[in-house]
Amino acid sequence: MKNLHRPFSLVISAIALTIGSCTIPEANPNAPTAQASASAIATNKERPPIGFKQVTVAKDLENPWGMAWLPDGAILITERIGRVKILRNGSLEQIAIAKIPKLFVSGQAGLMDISLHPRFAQNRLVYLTFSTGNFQSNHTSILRVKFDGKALVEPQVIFEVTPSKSGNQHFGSRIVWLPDNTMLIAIGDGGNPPLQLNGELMRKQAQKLNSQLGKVLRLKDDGSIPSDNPFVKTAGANPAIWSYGHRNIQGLFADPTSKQVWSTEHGSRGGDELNLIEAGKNYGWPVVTFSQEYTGGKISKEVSRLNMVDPKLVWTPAIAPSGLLLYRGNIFRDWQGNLFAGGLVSKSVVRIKIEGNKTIVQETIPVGQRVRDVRQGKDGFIYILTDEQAGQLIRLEPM
Ligand SMILES: [Ca+2]
Repeated sequence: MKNLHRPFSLVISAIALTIGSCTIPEANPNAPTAQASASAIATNKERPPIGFKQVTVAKDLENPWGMAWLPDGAILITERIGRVKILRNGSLEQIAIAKIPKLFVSGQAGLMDISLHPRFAQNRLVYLTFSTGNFQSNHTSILRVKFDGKALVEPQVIFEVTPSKSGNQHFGSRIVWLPDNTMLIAIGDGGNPPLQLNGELMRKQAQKLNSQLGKVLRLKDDGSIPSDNPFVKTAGANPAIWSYGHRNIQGLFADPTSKQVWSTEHGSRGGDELNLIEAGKNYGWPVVTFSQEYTGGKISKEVSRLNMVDPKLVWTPAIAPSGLLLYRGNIFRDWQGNLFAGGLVSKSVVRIKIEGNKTIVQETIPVGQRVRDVRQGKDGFIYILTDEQAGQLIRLEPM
């Protein structure tokens, strides 16, 4: 199989843009030809660039990770070190949180995502993902708490990823909700070489159906496993698995309108991916990948296989994607249906429009800080959370 990185045509409607190389795996039978890409330009109906500004609405957040909107418009924000803050009417306050059991804060580990139950207005339930254990043995867990209006109380660990692993890398851990009130949680492959588990490279966990590492899992709201998950009847498979072959997903979005689930996943050196996630599918890591070892050299000779799902987009050099939004608001009408992917290394948000396997738009919005999360607020604005020692919450507003 030829390993050609074919440049993809891009339609530019940006205020400021920088574009990483973008590739479609060669073996994908649906991959666009140069001709198809050209026609995508010819038929593009994008209006002129939208003017917007970046407004800082909160600052001095210490490595914030996730955020969630309360029904009254206040925002709960996690800090990786183990705090939860609330932004209400422009003022940021720390709120009390019941003790997080054996919270492991190191490297990429700590308190991570936060998500409200779809019926939060009735049950007040909040879900937090966190790393638990120590450097020798740790895993991602889900803590369910109740927000009583002032504090997060009644903690209950409802799910713990197995197997445990060593090191402080690749916890994944975004939570999103499907229309049936089950949740998807993304779990990383556990870490880079030389980290090992059971005598082989830890990254191989991503292809093992008896392991929850390198997977998207689907759970009920109490942490139990739905009986209609794709591998429930597969001998030896872990029944929580929804999709597999993932390295480290840190951007996950379930769109209630299209019913589609999108993810962004870190490659190693280069080869970051945007994927459309479907139940039971294999997304290839580390058997097929565009990324290289950090130390140089190939991870795999193959970039695509017929029984594995190709990414919709590949970023080389890496943007280190974190936070993903499919915009459905009314503030930026021309951006409706567009994806917004945060980038830690690129210090930007990438706006993407995909139709089938065609990239219609890829525009980079420079932020100048490591972007950890991107969300649509209750008010329809786009919010950007930055992963810095003094991180910020930034709102995109029309000019
Ligand atoms: Ca992949």
